[in-house]
Amino acid sequence: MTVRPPEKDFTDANLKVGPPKTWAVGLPAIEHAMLPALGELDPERTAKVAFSINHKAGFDCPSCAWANPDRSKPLEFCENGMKSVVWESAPAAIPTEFWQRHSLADLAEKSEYWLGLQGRVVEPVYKAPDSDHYVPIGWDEALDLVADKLRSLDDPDQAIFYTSGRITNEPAFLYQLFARAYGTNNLPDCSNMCHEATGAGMTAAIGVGKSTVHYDDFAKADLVMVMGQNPGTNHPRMLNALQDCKVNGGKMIGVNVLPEASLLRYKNPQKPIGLIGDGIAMSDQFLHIRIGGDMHLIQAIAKRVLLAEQLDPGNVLDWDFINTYCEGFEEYRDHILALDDDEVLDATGLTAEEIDTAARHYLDSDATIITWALGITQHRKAVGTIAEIMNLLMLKGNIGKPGAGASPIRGHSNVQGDRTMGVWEQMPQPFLDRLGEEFSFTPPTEHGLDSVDAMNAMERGDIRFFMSMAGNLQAAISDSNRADSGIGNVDLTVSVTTKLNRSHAVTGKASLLLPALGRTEYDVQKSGRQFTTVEDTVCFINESRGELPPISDGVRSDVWILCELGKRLLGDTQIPWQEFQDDYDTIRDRIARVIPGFENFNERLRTGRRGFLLAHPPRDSRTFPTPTGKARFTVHTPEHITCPPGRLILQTLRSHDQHNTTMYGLDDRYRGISQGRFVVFVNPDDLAELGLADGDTVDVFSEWPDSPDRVLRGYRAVSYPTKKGCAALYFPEGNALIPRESVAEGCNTPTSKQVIVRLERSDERAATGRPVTV
Ligand SMILES: Nc1nc2c(c(=O)[nH]1)N[C@H]1C(S)=C(S)[C@@H](COP(=O)(O)OP(=O)(O)OC[C@H]3O[C@@H](n4cnc5c(=O)[nH]c(N)nc54)[C@H](O)[C@@H]3O)O[C@H]1N2
Ligand SMILES: Nc1nc2c(c(=O)[nH]1)N[C@H]1C(S)=C(S)[C@@H](COP(=O)(O)OP(=O)(O)OC[C@H]3O[C@@H](n4cnc5c(=O)[nH]c(N)nc54)[C@H](O)[C@@H]3O)O[C@H]1N2
Ligand SMILES: [Mo]
Repeated sequence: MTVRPPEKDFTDANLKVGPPKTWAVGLPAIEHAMLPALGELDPERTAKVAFSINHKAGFDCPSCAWANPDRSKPLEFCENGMKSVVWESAPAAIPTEFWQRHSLADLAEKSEYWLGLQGRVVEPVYKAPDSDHYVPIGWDEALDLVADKLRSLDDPDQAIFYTSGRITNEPAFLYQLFARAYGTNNLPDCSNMCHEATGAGMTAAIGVGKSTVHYDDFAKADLVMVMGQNPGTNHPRMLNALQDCKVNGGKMIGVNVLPEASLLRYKNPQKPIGLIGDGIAMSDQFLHIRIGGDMHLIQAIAKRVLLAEQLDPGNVLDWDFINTYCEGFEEYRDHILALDDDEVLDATGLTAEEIDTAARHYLDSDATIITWALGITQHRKAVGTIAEIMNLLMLKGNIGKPGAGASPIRGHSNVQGDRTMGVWEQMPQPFLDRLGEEFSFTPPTEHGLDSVDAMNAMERGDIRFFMSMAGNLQAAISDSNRADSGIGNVDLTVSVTTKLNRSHAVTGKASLLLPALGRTEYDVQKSGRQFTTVEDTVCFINESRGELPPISDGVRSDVWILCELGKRLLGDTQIPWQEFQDDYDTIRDRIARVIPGFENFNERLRTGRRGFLLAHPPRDSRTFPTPTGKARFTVHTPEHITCPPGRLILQTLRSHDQHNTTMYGLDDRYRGISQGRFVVFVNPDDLAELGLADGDTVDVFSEWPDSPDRVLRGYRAVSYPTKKGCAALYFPEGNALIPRESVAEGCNTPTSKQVIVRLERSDERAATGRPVTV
C-alpha cells in the first residue's frame, strides 16, 4: 500500500493471477496492516493510531460496522481497518497548483485509485458553470454560495441531500434536521444500495430492522450460518467472534457463490496459535450456492424442519414461541410444504444431500445465528429472502434467546446510526412529529427520493441542487454512465469530503468541494475538544474521538459545516446552530429528546463502558412492535434465475484492497489477484463451454430488455472456482453493467449481485485508469 501521489494512473499491465487462498489472516495480515502504516506515517503517529482505534478513549474505525467486544484487546483493529486509517491520516495534502494543473475533463478520466492518492483536500474549491477547473475559494464565500443556491430554488424538493455511513451520529442528526427544516425529505443514503432489504424484511417479520444478537451471542451459539458475506475482507474482526463459537464447540455453515478463504480456515493474528499453527477450520459445511438461490435454500431447510416435526409431533418446533409470540404459521407451513424440490436443486445448484445435512445441523442446534450481508441484500428477491431467514429462525424460537438470532452485518461504520438519526427518505410520522415539536417547525411529510429515484429525478432535470455529505454516489450507483449524464443537469453539486473521488470529477454545472476533518483527527470547538458517536451492527453506541492533529487548518468538521450552513440559510432562532457548533453535547441533548432510546444520552456516555446498548424489544423481551404485536410468518415466492444459453449471472463485489469506491491498492490477496482489477472470475467449465480459456481477453456485455447492451471492455478472464453459471467482477467498475431499472422488489436496491451477461472475446486488454465502458 502506498499513499503517495503517483506520477501516472495505474495500469493493469503487471496483473498477476495466482491460486486463491484457502485460509484467511495470520502473520501476513499483521505484515499487511502494520508495514504500510509504518511506511507512510512516522512511528509515533502509527502508535497513536494503533492504540486508539476502536478503543474507549479513541476513535471508531471507519472501515466497517463490526462490533467491539466487551473487553477490547490492546490492538483492536484488522488489516483493512488499518489501511483505511492510513489512507485518511497519511500527511499528504493536495497542493493548490493541482487545481490549475488538472481540468475536470482530465480528472474524469482518472481511476478512483489515482484520485484518492492525490492526498487530502485541504481548502474549499469551486468550479464555476463556465469553467472546467476548480479554483480555491474562502470558506465564507463557499458557504454563501450554498445558502444562496438553496434560497433561489422554487421548491425545496429540487434539492437532494445524500449521505454515506462515513459520517457519525451528531452530523447525521443535524443533516436531516437541516434538510427537513429547509423543507424536503430528499435524504437518500448509501443504505439504499446496501442493507435496505434487511430493514424491510426484518421489520415486516419482527417490527425492528436491526440485529437481534449481542456480541457475546456468537460465543454461545450452537450454529452460525454465514450467508452471502466475505468476512475475511469486509469484516475481518468478525472472524474472532466466529472463532469463539467454534472454540466453544459450535458449528458454522458458510453459504456462498465463491469459496471465500475466511469461510474455510482462519488464523487469528492476535492468538499465538494463529501465528504458528494451521489455524482453525471455519465452515463445518460449505454450501457452494448458485447466485440468487438463497431463498430456495432457506425454504428447503424449513421444509425439512416441518417434515421432521410431522414425524415427531410436538418435539421439533418451538411451539411455545410460535403459539405465544407469532402469527401466520399455518399459511406459511402449507406454503413451504408445497415447495418444489426439483426446482430447489436447479435454483441453488446444491444436492438434496447437502441440504439434508444443513437441515440436520439446524435441527441439532438449540441456538442458531444467521448472519448475512450483500450476497443476500442486492438481489431482486432480497426482501423476501430476509423474511424467509426470519421465518426459519422463528420455527425454533431463535429470536430473543442467548446464542441465537438474526444478525445482518452492516457495511459502513455508522450506516446503522445514520438511519437511527433520521437519515432516510421515508422516516415514519412519529419521528417527524417529535422532530418538528422539538424545533418548532412542520417537517414535510411526503416521502423523499431514494438513491435510484434521485438519479432518475436528476436525469429528468427535476433537481437543481445536490449535496453529498461523504460518499461517492456517482460511482456507487448502478448504471454509472447514465449517472454521469444525469448529474450534469444539476445547477450546483456540493461534496463534503476528505479526499477526491469520481463524484468530484463528474459534477453539476457548478461544483463545490468542502474539505472535511477526518475521523482520526481531533476536533476542537469553542467549548474544547469534541467527540461524536456511532452505532455498530449490534446496536451499541460508541464514542469516537480523533487523536491526531488535523492535517491542515483548512479542514472543518462535518458538524461545523452544517451549523454554518444552518445559520446562513435558516437563522439561529428556532434551531440553535451556534450552540450546536460550540458544544456537541448540546446536539446530544436534543437527540435525547427526539429519538427514543437516547434518553440521558450525555450522562450514559460518561459512565461505564463509555457507550451503551440501544434497546431492542424483540431481542430484549420478545416484544414485537409490529402492527399486531406479533412476530409474523410470511409467505414468499422465490425467483429461479434462469439464464439464456451462453450467458452467465454476474455479481459485483469488493477486492481485498478497496473500501467501496476507495482503492488502497490493486491486490485481492485471498483470491490470488495482484496488481490489477480488470478481471472477470468464471468457472472453468463455463470457460470451456464458451470456447474461452483462462487468460483470454473478453468484453463483458450485460443484457436488459428494451435497452442497448452495456459493456466493460478488455477484461482478463480468470478461471476461478465460482459456482458454475456465475461470474464475478469488481465494484465500482461493475456499475457500468447494472441497469438502473434492475432493482430489488419492495426496497429499490440495485441488483448489484444479479445481472445477466455474455462474454465476447476481444483483442485489446483494458490497460489504464478507468476501463472502457462504451
Ligand atoms: N475492507 C473493506 N471492508 C468493508 C467494505 C469494503 O469495501 N472494504 N465495505 C463495507 C460495506 S459498505 C459493506 S455493505 C460490507 C460488504 O460486505 P460483503 O457483503 O461481504 O461485501 P461483498 O464484497 O459485496 O461480498 C458479497 C459476498 O456475497 C457473495 N454472494 C454474491 N451473491 C451471492 C448469492 O446470491 N448468494 C450467496 N449466498 N452469496 C452471494 C459473494 O461471493 C461475496 O462473498 O463491507 C463493509 N466493510
Ligand atoms: N455494483 C455495486 N455497487 C455498489 C455496491 C456493490 O456491492 N456493487 N455496494 C453498495 C454499497 S453496500 C454501498 S454502502 C455504497 C457505497 O457508497 P458510498 O458510501 O457513497 O461510497 P464510498 O466509496 O464508501 O464513499 C467514500 C467517500 O466518502 C468520503 N469520506 C470518507 N471519509 C470521510 C469523512 O470522514 N468525512 C467526510 N465528510 N467524507 C468522508 C470520501 O469522499 C470518500 O471518497 O455502494 C453501493 N454500490
Ligand atoms: Mo454498504
